Amino acid sequence: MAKKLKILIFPDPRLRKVAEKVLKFDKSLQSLADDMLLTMYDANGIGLAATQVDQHVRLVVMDLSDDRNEPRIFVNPSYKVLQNHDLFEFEEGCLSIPGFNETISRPDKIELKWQDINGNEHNEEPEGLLTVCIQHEIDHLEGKLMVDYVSALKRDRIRSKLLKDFKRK
Ligand code: GNR
Ligand code: NI
Repeated sequence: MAKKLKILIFPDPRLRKVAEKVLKFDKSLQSLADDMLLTMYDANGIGLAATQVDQHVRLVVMDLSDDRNEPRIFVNPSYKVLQNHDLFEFEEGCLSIPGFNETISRPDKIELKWQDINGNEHNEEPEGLLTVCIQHEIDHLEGKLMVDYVSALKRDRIRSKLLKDFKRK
């Protein structure tokens, strides 16, 4: 049975670790993906990177469907920005930075590569929300967070607020 995992909250230093490439496509990978999907659905998120549950491997889960019944798993995802891209602004949220939304600009045309849970390779030029969300998730695997795109002043305010909330609990 899948179990709910604890999501790390900024400024937890473990969110800064760089994740390792997945080499073994075994039962423990499937089991981590199942736990992450349950954790993501429980938190009402549209995506979750393994880094956020303190597992430092290159694994991302996502569900962009309205009915929340289209789970997707990306193993070792990577992307290249296409030459004819524009920047696209989108208001992003992050389960590791609860209560703060930020408008972030990202390239709107990428070529995405990943492996599925069995290790088979895929590539796609994604459309819409997937383009934004997969860049957000791959940032997590690199130890990068949404707050790294805002001013240091704003980042420090968010850090203080979340540290205070955390101490209150
Ligand atoms: O649930 C989430 N919503 C979201 C909205 C806009 C852009 C990215 C995201 S991902 C986020 C879940 C999360 O923190 N994933 O790392
Ligand atoms: Ni996030």
